[in-house]
Amino acid sequence: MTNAEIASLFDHVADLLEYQGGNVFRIRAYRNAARLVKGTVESLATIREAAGRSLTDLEGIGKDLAIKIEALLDGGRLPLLEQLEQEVPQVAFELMRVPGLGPKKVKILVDSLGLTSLDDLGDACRAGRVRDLKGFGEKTEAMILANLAFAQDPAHSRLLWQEADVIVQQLLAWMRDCPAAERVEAAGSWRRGRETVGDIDILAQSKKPNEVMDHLLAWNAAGETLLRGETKTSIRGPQQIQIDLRVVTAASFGAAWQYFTGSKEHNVRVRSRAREQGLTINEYGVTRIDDQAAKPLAGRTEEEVYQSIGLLWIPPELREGRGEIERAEAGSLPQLVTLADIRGDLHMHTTATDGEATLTEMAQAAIERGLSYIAITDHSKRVTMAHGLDEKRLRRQWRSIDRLNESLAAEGKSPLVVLKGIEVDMLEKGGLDLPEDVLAEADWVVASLHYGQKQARDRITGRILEAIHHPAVSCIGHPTGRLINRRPAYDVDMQQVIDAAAATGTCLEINANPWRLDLDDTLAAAARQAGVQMVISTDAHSTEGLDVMRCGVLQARRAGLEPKDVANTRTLASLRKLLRKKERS
Ligand code: DGT
Ligand code: CA
Ligand code: CA
Ligand code: ZN
Repeated sequence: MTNAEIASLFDHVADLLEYQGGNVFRIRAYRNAARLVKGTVESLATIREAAGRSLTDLEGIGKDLAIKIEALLDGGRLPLLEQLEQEVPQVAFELMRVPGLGPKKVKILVDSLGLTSLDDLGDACRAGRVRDLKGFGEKTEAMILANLAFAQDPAHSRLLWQEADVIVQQLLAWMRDCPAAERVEAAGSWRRGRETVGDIDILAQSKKPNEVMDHLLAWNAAGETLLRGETKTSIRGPQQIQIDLRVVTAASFGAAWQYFTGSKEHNVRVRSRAREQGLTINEYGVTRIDDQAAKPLAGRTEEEVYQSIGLLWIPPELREGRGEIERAEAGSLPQLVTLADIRGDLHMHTTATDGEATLTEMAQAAIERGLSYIAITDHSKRVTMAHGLDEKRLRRQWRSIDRLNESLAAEGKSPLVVLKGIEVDMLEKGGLDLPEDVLAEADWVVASLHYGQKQARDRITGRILEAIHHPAVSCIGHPTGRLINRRPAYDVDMQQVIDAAAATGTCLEINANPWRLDLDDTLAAAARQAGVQMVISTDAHSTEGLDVMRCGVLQARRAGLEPKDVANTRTLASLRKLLRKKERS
């Protein structure tokens, strides 16, 4: 568990305590714990394991808190959190997802208006019943109504892929321990690498389905049993997510894995193709329509299922019914980019602005991850909250980078090169946040938009196009600004952005942060089509932040990207060639 994850659990406890009107000191203690953990640069796991050190050495961490943290690090959970999740009504969780509604306001809404759903809240706002509550008002009422539509979209109540992945990994480890299970795999949207996951689907191969299903119920994170059949069981797991387990035999494993991986759209096309060939495909296998009693033609592996209808095996990330079947038939499936293809990471922050690790620590972490180059891209001065860099501080950082590169080269054992970069803000009024001559000296410039996100479409689009046409700008960072489940994209004409990026040789970022994944799969596919070079970047604000690269790679794979579409799969020499081309354009 990372520091950030531990911190968010503590924050969650504080929210729920606050909702209950709990003891203010206790609430404050959890908030402080969250802040403390978030602000600790070293990972708590490392500190704990280091000989002669203890969590209680950290200022503000007492014995009590240390015990809780250790339990979390050991994969345990917080008993208090579990209790609170039982006590607080479901509607409160839903209401707290509405941007701008904290626990106190939610409590007032639930108690005074007797709300039982988000729909109720919308009705109450429209009837003008919210404005008269203590601490609300007409403005708040209007704000709630505006944000409600966003929170109410069922697509926004799904777990992030990364959150689901934590659960999937624990679940697989537990289920693979079951003596009756010959094989256990995950399917569904998790396997397809969708950015959010609605429920978790797992598949077990066994001759003893009851034993396997009992094993699931015995998992220490298993909640309520929702359904129990002869070969399928559904339960609630951590964070209220539903888990669907099916148990099949070896002869059907491939057919079932294919079926439950989906997507529905993909499966509909697979089945209609089978029908055209006189075959029927279901979760048990492939049979001839005119002889369904006969032994199935295929079913053991996914490969043989696809092969039975004349197709190559299709990577799960592409199974969305977007033309992958035609490409599998023509033998023209893309050779999707993999994590191993990634040579560099071109967006990250340090303690110079809002990062948690120093320049040297980030470089060391990059070496440990096998990267051959990174760009340090701290914020520019407009981002006052992050203490963004002005020209002077940026040049000072660049001198440190020069010295670091010299010492890395002198050590001789590391192939890492650190590029002098900046994440420069596109200003509200247009233009960039640093002088031309400074930008021209940078090795790598990411231009991002953090302010004036509510501007009209033509203004936002204009700001981004201006940056794209700037000779020093290498890449546009998180091009749409959306935060999954939290904030919609700004209003921008992405087709114009993509076309301009292609015309000028400016890269577009796939920001790998699990909340961003921006460009998303659809936009990245469109950018690829237009011939844009994309960059998959972590935007890391800590050394562990570098590990989200895999989330960005998954999104890129869903977009059908090959290594040649991703600029940071290039060698540094080849990347530099690409950059010179842009400067001359
Ligand atoms: P999710 O859970 O909303 O993130 O998305 P999925 O794709 O995991 O959907 P889910 O869990 O409802 O079903 C898993 C897969 O099982 C789905 O992708 C295709 C298959 N499947 C499940 N139910 C049906 C169905 O009623 N019809 C068809 N064609 N396929 C189904
Ligand atoms: Ca699912
Ligand atoms: Ca499911
Ligand atoms: Zn950034």
